Amino acid sequence: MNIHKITNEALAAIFEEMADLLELSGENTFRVRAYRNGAMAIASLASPVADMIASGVDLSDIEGIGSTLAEKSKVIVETGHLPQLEKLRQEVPRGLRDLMRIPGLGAKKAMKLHQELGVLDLASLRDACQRGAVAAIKGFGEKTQQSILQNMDIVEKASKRLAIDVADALVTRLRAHFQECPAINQIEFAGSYRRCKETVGDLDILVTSDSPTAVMDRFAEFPAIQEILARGETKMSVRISDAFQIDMRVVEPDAWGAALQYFTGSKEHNVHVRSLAKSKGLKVNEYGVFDANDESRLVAGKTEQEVYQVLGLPWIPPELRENRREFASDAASRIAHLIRWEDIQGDLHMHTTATDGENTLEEMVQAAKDSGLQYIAITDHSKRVSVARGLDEAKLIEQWRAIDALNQKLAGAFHVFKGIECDILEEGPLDLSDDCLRQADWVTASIHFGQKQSRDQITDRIVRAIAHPCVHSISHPTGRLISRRNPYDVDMTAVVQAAKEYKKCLEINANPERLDLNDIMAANAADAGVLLVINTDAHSVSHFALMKYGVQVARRAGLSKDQVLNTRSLSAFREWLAQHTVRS
Ligand code: DGT
Ligand code: CA
Ligand code: CA
Ligand code: ZN
Repeated sequence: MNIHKITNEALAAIFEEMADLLELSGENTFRVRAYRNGAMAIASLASPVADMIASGVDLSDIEGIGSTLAEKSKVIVETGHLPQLEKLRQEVPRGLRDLMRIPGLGAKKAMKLHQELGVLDLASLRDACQRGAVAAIKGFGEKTQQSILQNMDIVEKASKRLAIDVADALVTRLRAHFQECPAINQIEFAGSYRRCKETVGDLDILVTSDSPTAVMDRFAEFPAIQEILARGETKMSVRISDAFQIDMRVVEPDAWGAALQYFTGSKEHNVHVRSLAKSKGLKVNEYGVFDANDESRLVAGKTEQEVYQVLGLPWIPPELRENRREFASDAASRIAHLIRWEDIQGDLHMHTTATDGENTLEEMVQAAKDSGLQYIAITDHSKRVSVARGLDEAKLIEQWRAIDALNQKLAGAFHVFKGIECDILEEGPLDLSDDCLRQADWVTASIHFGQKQSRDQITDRIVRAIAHPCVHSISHPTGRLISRRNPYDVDMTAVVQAAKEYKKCLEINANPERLDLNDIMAANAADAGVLLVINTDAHSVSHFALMKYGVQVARRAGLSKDQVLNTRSLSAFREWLAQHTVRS
């Protein structure tokens, strides 16, 4: 049997494309979903599907992969292509895949635009909007045309940048790939990835080596590479997937620190570093710090620490290098107290199978304990969120009884707080009765509906929720989904002020799709004296690991652990609750 060495990533991409093209051609949602689930399942497998098939594994035994997809995987691995996909590609223009990702458009409308106006891709859609042709189609109108134009930017940007967790998975694979290259002495991933930005435009790899050729040969063997864009003596750039680029530079060991500092950026941070150097009679570039009067004299460069030190600066954690306040006079103490993942003791937003979570209460508790937490709050959805089978008062109280029983068994070693993610209804009030909410240990309120309301309406809804005596916190306060949906129109200054006044928390939602509040807003809230809470919003046991991304946002915001509620020990958190909960 002939086996094609197709990567899991490429296989998953084929099924993703199948799903998109099927959806565009009006295929029923179950079939479309089977392809999407299969793509996700394959992308998260640890070993290559090609190897599994070669050794006779039946893929349909894997959760998320049905018999049809198992069969198609086999065809792809054995023949290198999938006839159904090739047929679909002839019937449906591929550019429509971008169109269906525009918020508010979807597959049906994208196809309609194609049929009525001959739109093929983002560029021709923009053109049609600007001509006013879209507004003229039945079911679209002026307003839709406007919102398409606005939302196109999101898709255009998204197609070029990777979400932080996707970049993370790629880096893990690259690290493993380079593990097997003895020619590498040091390796680091610099740029926005090292600064933990929420999306990454490209990866910037730095290495030191006695044999740059061997390193670049190894790089060239990375399976996901689609094209080598450039290769020189010590520099190489490649492209993976449609547009994502990875740059690699081999640098001298004596310049390692200087290169790392330079290529970590940000550009704005480096501009300030260079001017600071100038004022001290020094010159900084990617090769080192030099005496400005005698540029052959190297002052520092081997480590980042010494580069910063000769400039009179503490070593600045990469997350802070955005030229915001890392050069301020209080920076050293801020850096010394910067929050770390280990500081997190609890997680106060998560879901179970009672609503749209994938794991039971017991499974979530076990996983939380295993991940080293002391306490969690279970916060399933309230009834308004019917797509997630939200809980009414009776069902919620039933869940709380189960939690009481579980806490008895846990006997103080770990505590589960009885919580709820209570929907803030379109008209303003909360989704559950005060009588019910008063029995909760922890109430977080959030908006899921009416996101297109005016700034005043949305702000008013959130401020009212903050003022509600039973509410402790607001979850994902701006509602944005990175690269997919803009935040709703909300006056964050008013929200922060209300949170301060009523002593309520604002969430940093750690899900990499949300990261809401973002770094800048979290910093503003903390400056105003508002306590933050970093939650995973876990919908499965694997999501506890997402806490890392929330902590990264908090670090980029310059927060200390005192500014984050769930860094408190179980007893200290209980104390806080006692002071901030109204029981009657
Ligand atoms: P990205 O890739 O768009 O997410 O953002 P970065 O920050 O990784 O930017 P990138 O990949 O263009 O460059 C990596 C770092 O290298 C950047 O943060 C600072 C440094 N750098 C690159 N080009 C320049 C430049 O023209 N001037 C200066 N001062 N620094 C640069
Ligand atoms: Ca970069
Ligand atoms: Ca770059
Ligand atoms: Zn949630």
